[in-house]
Amino acid sequence: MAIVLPPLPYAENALEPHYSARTIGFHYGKHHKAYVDNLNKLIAGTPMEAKALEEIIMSTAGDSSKTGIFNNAAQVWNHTFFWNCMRPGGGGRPTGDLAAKIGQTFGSYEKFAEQFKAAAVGRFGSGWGWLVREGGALKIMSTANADTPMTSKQTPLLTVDVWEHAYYLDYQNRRPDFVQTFLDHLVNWDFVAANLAKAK
Ligand code: MN3
Repeated sequence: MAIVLPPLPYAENALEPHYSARTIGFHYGKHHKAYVDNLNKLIAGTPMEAKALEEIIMSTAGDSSKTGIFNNAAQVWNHTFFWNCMRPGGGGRPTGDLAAKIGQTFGSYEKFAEQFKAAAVGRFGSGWGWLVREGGALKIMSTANADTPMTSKQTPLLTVDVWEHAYYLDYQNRRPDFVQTFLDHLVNWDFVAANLAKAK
């Protein structure tokens, strides 16, 4: 049972002009695919070949002898989650229960957006900005490199990839502009709301 690169949930050009087909071509077609290919090479012929992706991540987290497997597996998961966090015509304000919960937790959507942007832009080097559910509460955080909240008893609700490969072709060094555009034009709030509903 090999780990498979899941299909993109939209066409490669569907997020233009905010996220180009060229960026997705490299980011999905080269970077994400390479994590899948590397992971399959690393687990070939081992008992891990029979495990689901989440099991591989959880069983290798914190094990210094399995860093390569963990990094590739977590990057496969994080990227699949990231693609689903965006949609054509997305972004702006959430609605319904999710909007209420964000308002209760952060004070307003504006304050949420400010904190999410600060966490994503403030991550030094490569990593991810996240909205997670932890112990029944919403929390904004970031992780370094391949790290993923699921190994810290946190349920991922929303992520933005802030590795340079995620935005350099479209935004060069302007990470803040990418994260602002992500919030304003790309976030798939229906996916985030579904993640929150499942976490209850
Ligand atoms: Mn990436």
